[in-house]
Amino acid sequence: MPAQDRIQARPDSYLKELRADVRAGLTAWPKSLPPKYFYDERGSELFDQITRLPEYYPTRAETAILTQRAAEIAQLSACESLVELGSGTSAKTGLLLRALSSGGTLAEFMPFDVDPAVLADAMQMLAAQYPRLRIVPFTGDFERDLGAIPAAAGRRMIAFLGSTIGNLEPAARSGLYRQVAAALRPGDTFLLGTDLVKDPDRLRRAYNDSAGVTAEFNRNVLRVINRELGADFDVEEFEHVAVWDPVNEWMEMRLRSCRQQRVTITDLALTVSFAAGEQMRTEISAKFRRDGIRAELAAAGFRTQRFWTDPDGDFGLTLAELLRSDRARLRVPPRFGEAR
Ligand code: SAH
Ligand code: AVI
Repeated sequence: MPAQDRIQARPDSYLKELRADVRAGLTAWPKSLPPKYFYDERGSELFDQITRLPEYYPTRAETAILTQRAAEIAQLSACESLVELGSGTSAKTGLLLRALSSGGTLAEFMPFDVDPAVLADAMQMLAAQYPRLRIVPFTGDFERDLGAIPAAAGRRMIAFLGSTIGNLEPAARSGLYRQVAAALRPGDTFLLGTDLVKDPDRLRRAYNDSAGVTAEFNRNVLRVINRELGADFDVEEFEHVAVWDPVNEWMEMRLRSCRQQRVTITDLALTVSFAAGEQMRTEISAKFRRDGIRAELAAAGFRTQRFWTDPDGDFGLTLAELLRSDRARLRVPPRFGEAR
């Protein structure tokens, strides 16, 4: 079977949730939309272009760390199964797959993403480059579907690269860490990429590039809503805004309405008004500090084994080991054969 045919379509829950999120977000004050809806075929392609922009340093910085540390990660994790959340093109993951394959442990790779189109592209590349690896793509939402990942027989590592964790609010981040912990067994590992706090001017440039690709990426959420929910957003009448929030230490992307306008979302039987200049939040991208990452992971039962940065100290990569399972936290005795 060709690799791309193994990709599941988006589950029905995607559309149901999109409808609920759009209704909630557009009837709230201030208006907002969740960032996961950027990613359809075009959104994933635009993100891929972003990773190559001169202003967008995170992908290059994380690649530098992985290039230097992949062998050490492979040795410390000794994993037989690797799950990658929000895997996108899995371009950087090749560095890990090569190290894990030459370490001789890895048998299975599961790229996990909300966008089936990007999974299909990734599968084409991965199947050609790693013909002996069992690749099991998973279309799903990492905030709700982690429980559906089949249990692994041997050691597992879950990787969450690119600082996509920063697109979640703090409460959602802790929820995700707890779900990651529940999908692992003690001794398994979690590899987490996080962009670090730095000069706000550099951050503003990274999120407002001179070629306007990030602006197109931002507006893509409106195109998705037009197509999926029969809405009539006049996409060009919304302007890209990127601001640094020094209190929360996150970048915020917004869309500013260029004029007073009304938008109808036919499938929701909803009409909303935008005032001239009104701003709607479409993404946060939190920036992290070393101690904060360690503490957030510890609260979910992880012990940080290693923390690396690139030579410029722009980006952090943490390898953490799960110390105790959810069952242990709930004081439930381990199942037979669970302890290692
Ligand atoms: N990991 C890659 C891609 C990062 S872009 C890298 O480091 O370059 C963020 C990716 O996460 C996209 O591919 C997007 O489709 C996916 N994504 C965003 N929200 C998601 C969610 N809730 N569940 C699953 N995947 C999600
Ligand atoms: C996927 N995520 C980590 C990117 C980020 O940097 O927050 C998405 C992005 N938004 C604007 N540029 C890139």
